[in-house]
Amino acid sequence: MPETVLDTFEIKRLDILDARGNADPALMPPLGGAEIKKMYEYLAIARTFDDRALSMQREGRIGTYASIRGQEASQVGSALAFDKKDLIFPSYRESGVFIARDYPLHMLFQFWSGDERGMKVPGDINIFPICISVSTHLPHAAGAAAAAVYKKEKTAVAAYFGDGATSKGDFHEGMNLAGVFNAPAVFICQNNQYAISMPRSRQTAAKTIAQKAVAYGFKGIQVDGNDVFAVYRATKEAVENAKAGGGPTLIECYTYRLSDHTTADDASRYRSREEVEYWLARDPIARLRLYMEKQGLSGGKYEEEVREKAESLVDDGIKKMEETGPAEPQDMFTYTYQGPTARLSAQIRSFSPGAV
Ligand SMILES: Cc1ncc(C[n+]2csc(CCOP(=O)(O)OP(=O)(O)O)c2C)c(N)n1
Repeated sequence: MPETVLDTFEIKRLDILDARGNADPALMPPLGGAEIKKMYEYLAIARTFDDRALSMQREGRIGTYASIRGQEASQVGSALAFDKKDLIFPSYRESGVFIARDYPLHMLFQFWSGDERGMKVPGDINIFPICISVSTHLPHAAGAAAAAVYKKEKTAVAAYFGDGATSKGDFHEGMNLAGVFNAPAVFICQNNQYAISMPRSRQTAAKTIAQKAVAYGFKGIQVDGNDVFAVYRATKEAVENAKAGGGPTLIECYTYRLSDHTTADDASRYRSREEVEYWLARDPIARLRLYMEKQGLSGGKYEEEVREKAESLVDDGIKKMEETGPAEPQDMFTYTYQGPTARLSAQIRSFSPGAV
């Protein structure tokens, strides 16, 4: 008779940098001044990109856009912890991840203006196209991670998703598959407290999202998602553990979406001003700025230079996107699969006979 096996579990939370810009030296990841500055510069580009994308949508120059305001540290901090050859599977709210991977900004703007050429990912950037359908990319990420084991490659694979995505079957399938195959997957859940208007409390009865990892046999950790150092450190450890054969990790970045769900939403209909103000006081970029001031890493013209550089990069991206010219309607079918499936071919023929 097999013995009964029981286990005990604990979910940890990692906080390093507080809202006043003080970092716990015992927990600080080993980052030099130049690396911290680089982090800050990516955060600044991400915020500028986001601001401009929102204005561009209001001006009718791009389509519906999903803002990342408030979630920049969760995105930039985690993305910088991966090596260039690691694979990333993003959802639609990951502009900061794309930016930290040096994705061409004009292509991001193209995507958000409905031009699928923007997701023709350059060969040297290991990121998959944006996945709009909630959590369907999680099994893909788990599969890619299992494939890395099979091919004996030292590659970690990231999947990014929201708290709402954890209610889908795909989340279970991806997590379960990754656990069973001991795959080098890092599941990064940005718990921004809402899935459109659905609060996190209606998403799961569990106290944390991180604890869901326990059921799949691997580590789960909650981090302050507005603390770029905590996010970076937890992700770096997960990546190293994955590559050393230690299997997957689920990281819950506890954060907040400061903007509407998308430009098609009005968040003031389902959340209070006090709640938003609580989170505004915990802004991820402002706290890194305070830290850098205290450490003597900024000062002089640094702030101004960072802002000017971010604005000029984003403006160049917009200019290049607008100069590219409109896409062909059938482009929307072109960049998803290696070649069109039979069903897609039939759809394309229905509006453009003889096209496929
Ligand atoms: C399969 C699927 N069902 C429904 C939707 C519509 N939808 C878009 S975003 C969203 C909420 C997702 O919330 P969450 O996973 O928490 O991510 P967030 O948008 O907060 O980043 C829903 C239901 C979708 N895109 N895909």
